[in-house]
Amino acid sequence: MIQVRAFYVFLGVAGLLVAVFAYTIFSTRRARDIDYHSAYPLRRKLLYVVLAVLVIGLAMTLGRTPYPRDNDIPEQVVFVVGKQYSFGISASPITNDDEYLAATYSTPVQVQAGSLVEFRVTSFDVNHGFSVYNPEGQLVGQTQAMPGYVNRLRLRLTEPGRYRVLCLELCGSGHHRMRGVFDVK
Ligand SMILES: [Cu+2]
Repeated sequence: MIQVRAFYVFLGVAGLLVAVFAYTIFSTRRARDIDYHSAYPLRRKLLYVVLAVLVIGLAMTLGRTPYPRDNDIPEQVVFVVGKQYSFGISASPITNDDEYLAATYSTPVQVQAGSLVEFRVTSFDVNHGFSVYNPEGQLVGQTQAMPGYVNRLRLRLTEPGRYRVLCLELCGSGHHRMRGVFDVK
C-alpha cells in the first residue's frame, strides 16, 4: 500500500535528519578556527543541486495535476461544509446547522463517473482541509474549507466507487476522525 511505503520513506528521511544532527553535534564539540570563505563554493554547488531537484520535480509532476485545465462548465455541483468534526456533503446548498446535520447523516451524494464536478467548499467554524481520496485510498484532489469563503474544486472522477473525504488541516482534538463520503457511479 502506498501509505506504508510513504511511512518507510518518512522513517528513512527522519533517520537521515537525526544522523545529520548527530554528526553536527559530535563534530563541533571542540572550538576551532574555520575558513568561512571555503564555504562559498560549496554553497553555490548546493544551490545548483536544489535548483536541479526543483526543476526535475516540477517536470515530473506538473503535467500530472488532476485538475481540468479548460474552461468547461461543471455538469454537477456538490456543496460541502466542514465543521468540527465532520464534512456535510450535499447536492443542495448547506446554509445552516440543520442542513449541515442533514447532509452529514443522509445517504451519500452520487456523482456521475467521468463528469466534471464542482465542489463548493466552505466551513462553519475553523479551517479544514477538504481532501478527496479514491476507492484505493489515493489522494486525487484537495482544497481548503475556510469560514467566510467558498473554494471551488473541479474534478473529473472517472473511477466508480466510494470516495472518502479526510481533513488535512489540523483543526482540533477530533481532527483525526473528521470524515466525509460520496459515491461515484
Ligand atoms: Cu481537521
